[in-house]
Amino acid sequence: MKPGIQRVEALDAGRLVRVEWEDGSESRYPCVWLRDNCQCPRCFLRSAGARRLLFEDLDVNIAVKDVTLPDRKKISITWPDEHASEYEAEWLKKRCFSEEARAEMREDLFLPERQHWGSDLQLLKIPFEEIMFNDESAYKWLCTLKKVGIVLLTGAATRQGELVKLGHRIGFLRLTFYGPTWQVQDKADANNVAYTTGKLCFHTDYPVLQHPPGVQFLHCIKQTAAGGESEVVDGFHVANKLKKQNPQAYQILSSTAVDYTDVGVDYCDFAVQCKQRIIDVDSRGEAVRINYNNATRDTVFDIPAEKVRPFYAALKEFNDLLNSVEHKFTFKLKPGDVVTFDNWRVLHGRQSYQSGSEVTRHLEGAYVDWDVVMSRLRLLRKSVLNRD
Ligand code: OGA
Ligand code: NM2
Ligand code: ZN
Ligand code: ZN
Repeated sequence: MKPGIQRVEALDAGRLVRVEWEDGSESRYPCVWLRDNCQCPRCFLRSAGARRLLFEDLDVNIAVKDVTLPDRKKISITWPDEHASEYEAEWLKKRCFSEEARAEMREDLFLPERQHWGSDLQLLKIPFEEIMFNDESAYKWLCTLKKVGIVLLTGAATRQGELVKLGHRIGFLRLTFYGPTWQVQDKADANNVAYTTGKLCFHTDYPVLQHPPGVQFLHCIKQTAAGGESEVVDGFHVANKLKKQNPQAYQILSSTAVDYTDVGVDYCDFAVQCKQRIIDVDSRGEAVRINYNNATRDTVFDIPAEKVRPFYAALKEFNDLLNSVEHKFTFKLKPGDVVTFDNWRVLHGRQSYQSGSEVTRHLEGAYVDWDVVMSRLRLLRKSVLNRD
């Protein structure tokens, strides 16, 4: 139902506009914000959906000269310099400054809802074909990827190139020093521990990059008979557990800057260095990104000597929790499977397997940034739910 306006008035010497809605509720809009967001063609470029008004030209103490209600669907404002602005009821309602309205808008824009999981994970499986051609399936895929952090796509062709197609479906893949896509297999003189037959303990990929890839795809092209199983764990769930169980360890891991290093040659030559906190937290102390790869953690450790052992003890606690049977989920990729997961949240690992003269296991991998995934998710939602 579209909201209508009952009454409008200026308060606080014209610096605030109060809107009374037909249902009796009210919204208050600061005039500086109203003037800043005038939707007229001089102030706003419709074709770009962007502000033309320059900040230099905004008076932050502005007050309205007059505010009227031409009809229930819009308000009109005249400013002291005679500039005229109109604001539609629906547009205003969405931008109401109340706590509830802002929370609703926040959820709409960022889909922050999360479902934590452990060994009980119900891994969603969707045919690869389906998400490629059906918008509803693609929407479900990306929603679950955001909410749960992992989805398995099945039945892709067992050759290279499927992830490039998947990248086109979303937008584009994230290029890194390991190339647009990369081949996980046993390689001579491997430039990364992933390119051996060794076990990989729980890690997130690429914490050595300032902005680690948000989403990872691993496409199984060939799977070895014995070994090579995959493991995943919900890093946010485990971080919460650590916070309760050992606040001191959580404090150390969320405040210590760990050095990461990656030097070598692949797509081009590289010498990458970065400092990351293993548990990245927001202003409320909530985990928002895990940055942990034991292989690329630098030998250089830029902290005072007396803080070193407590750091290791804290990391040991976290690592133990990640590996507890209660938290980890184990599965084995089959040829044609594509596991897609939140690389900021889900840590992954693999069991070792036998090396030999032939390649017995081959995964193709790729990354996408969350900005690109969320953009596609919003567009799919719009077309699937057929709304604006
Ligand atoms: C990687 C990785 C998992 C696997 O390449 O970073 O985690 O199953 N690979 O080989
Ligand atoms: N690979 C798989 O952080 C890392 O080095 C993760 C990246 C080589 C692209 C591995
Ligand atoms: Zn204007
Ligand atoms: Zn990895």
